[in-house]
Amino acid sequence: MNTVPSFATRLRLLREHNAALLERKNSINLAWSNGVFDRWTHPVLTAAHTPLFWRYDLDPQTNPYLMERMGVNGVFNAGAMELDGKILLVCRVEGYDRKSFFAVAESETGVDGFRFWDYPIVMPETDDPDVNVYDMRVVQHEDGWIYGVFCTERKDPAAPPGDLSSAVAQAGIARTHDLVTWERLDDLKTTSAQQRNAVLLPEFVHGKYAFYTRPQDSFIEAGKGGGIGFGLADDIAHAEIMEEAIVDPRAYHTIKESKNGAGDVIKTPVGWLHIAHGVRGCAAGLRYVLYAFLCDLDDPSRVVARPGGYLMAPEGEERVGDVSNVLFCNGVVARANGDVFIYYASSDTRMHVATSTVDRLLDYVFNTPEDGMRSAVCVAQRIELIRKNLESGYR
Ligand code: M1P
Repeated sequence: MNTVPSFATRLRLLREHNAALLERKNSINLAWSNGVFDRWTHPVLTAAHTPLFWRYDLDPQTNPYLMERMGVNGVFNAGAMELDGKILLVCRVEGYDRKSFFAVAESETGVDGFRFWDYPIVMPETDDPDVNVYDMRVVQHEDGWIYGVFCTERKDPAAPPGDLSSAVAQAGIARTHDLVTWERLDDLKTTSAQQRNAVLLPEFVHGKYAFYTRPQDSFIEAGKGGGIGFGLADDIAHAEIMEEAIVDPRAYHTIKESKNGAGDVIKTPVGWLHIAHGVRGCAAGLRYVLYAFLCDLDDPSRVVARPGGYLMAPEGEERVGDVSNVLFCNGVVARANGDVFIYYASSDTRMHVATSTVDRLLDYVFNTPEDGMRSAVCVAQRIELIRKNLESGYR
């Protein structure tokens, strides 16, 4: 008995499912709103949102079983920008072969209706070809170019025979005017062994290109790389940072004990607002959460507000995926009206959005107590809140 649906039936079902997903409206999940930001109910992009023609050979002559020839494992860690009124996400798309590439999806609303452009980005390679590229931050720079700064990963040439895991991460840099045609520039040079999570500010600082960095000793471990750094480069085509100052250090018994990294940075009237990630180890492995802090507008290496604890941690289905217990953000859009869209990935699998406003996020960074670093200080902070409420008659 043949129970397998025909090519035509399967294709119709696949198209219906894909279309329903693309047309699904999103809504704020009120159960999750905490006043700081609103989480939206559905992921904005998943592997299933990628076009069928990226995954299937749709010709019945060459693919009579309608097999998924080249599957997509995940869509995550997207850079974000607003261009001509639309929100564009430059996604990390990972194939079943573990290789990532970049692809642009656009939406009118920023919370639903994201559609991938027909072709992924063709990113030129340097003389030393990348093995894997991912986690692009996109920024419209005042020099007139749109820059993409991303992680380029290559096998460690010093790895002993039989070690097939050691890798070297550096910050790749490319520029474009339309997100279609890209010019690859030299990888960022710094004094540290490896780099990941580099973010280019949209404006010159002292006439130079200004980067947040994340120095690291090895591919996974930040090691002596003490946290999120900052440095200036004279030339973007051959960017080199001679001095890298740590602006947001890692610290014992905090959400960023193991490592941290800049995510994206938006300009506000009173400072550069960071949405970053912090990582700590626990029995379940590494736990990635998002946190916020604010840097001085004139001196972006100076932190002026440092709320304690996390801004967002994995919730519900966000907790589970290819690399579970991870939230990661490398794309934030601030619209002219003050609306902020925080694009974040969960568990290296899918993309979500949370919305807020510049005013709400500034209120959050200025009025959330800093991490007290000791239980006694943290309980004193909480007792102060309780006392204020009760003495005012609020309970
Ligand atoms: O798997 C979680 C994340 O791990 C790395 O993050 P970090 O740079 O902080 O070490 C990156 O590979 C990132 O892409 C990934 O989401």
